[in-house]
Amino acid sequence: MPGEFEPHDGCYLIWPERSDNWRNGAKPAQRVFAQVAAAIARFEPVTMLVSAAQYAHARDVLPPIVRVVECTTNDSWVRDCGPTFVVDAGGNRRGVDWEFNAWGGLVDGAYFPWDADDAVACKVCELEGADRYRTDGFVLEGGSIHVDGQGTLITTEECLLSPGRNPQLSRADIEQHLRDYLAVETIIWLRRGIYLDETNGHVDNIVNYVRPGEVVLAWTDDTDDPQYEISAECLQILQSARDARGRQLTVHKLHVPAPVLITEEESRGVDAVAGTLPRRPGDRMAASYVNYYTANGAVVMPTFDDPHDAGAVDLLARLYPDRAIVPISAREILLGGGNIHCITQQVPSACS
Ligand code: KQY
Repeated sequence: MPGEFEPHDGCYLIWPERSDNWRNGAKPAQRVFAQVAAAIARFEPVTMLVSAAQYAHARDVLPPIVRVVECTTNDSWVRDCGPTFVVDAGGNRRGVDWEFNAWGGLVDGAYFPWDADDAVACKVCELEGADRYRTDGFVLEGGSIHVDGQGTLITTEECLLSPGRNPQLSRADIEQHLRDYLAVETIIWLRRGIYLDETNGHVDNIVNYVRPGEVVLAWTDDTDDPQYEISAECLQILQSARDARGRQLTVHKLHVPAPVLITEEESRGVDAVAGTLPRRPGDRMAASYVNYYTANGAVVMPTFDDPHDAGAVDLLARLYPDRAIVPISAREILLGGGNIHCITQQVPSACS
């Protein structure tokens, strides 16, 4: 599996629609998804997957450069239900089609059913003309792993060892699946992801690879914030790890915004239904600048109208001197439970 910072042939997103997760009939979220798609499309080809009901509208509001393809889904998190592409030494690209169960199935998943989402990876592979490895009996989401493209994978115990995913598998079994499908050698296990992350602590909200040997870590200096202990523990694990090439990692602290709480108005805009995660006023969302997408020549990052926005933009600009930094106000994506990285899925270049 190439690192996300390696060249891409394209990127996929899914148009948001379900009103029990996205407020006001998903209209505010659609506007931000359209901004994200347009921003990435300046740097690499973008495909937006859209339901039949929303096709004409999405086609109308998205720039012509974005390819719009009709596709049935349950929601809009292509990082998690889409394929993870791998590339072999001969330049052949294939998709890993992980079994998807909405972040925990009937144990603690976000919604039911999830069958249409589970079929997305197959459909994307069809569109890309890529052969596919289906992992029936092994549940995983793309947001729960990050790789350096040189044999190292970072993940969290909170997610991969959660009871709603693969309770029949031991940690050693899970490691073997990761080695088999992704050709990684070294797995760095963080204990937990961002505080209150509803994916059981996906790594993509707390750590991201800038380049091999170098990561950003979501951080806070506020020792009273429950995030502090989690981030400090991650720092200790990352600093004592060695990657597949024997390197010690350089860790850059990327300060989180002040706690982002759901407002009364935002909560009222969601069509609450039993079986879908609630959006209660006052609940804290798992806000993190680490949840950015690395495109060809750009980093498309979330901002939160917070005093830490400027520092986050500055740090990423220093870490990515050859890429444009594109900040997008992403509260509406966060209100759905994730952020820009979670709504994107790269197609790595076959000949990288
Ligand atoms: O963050 C993500 N990868 C997805 C979160 C989805 C939550 C469902 N509401």
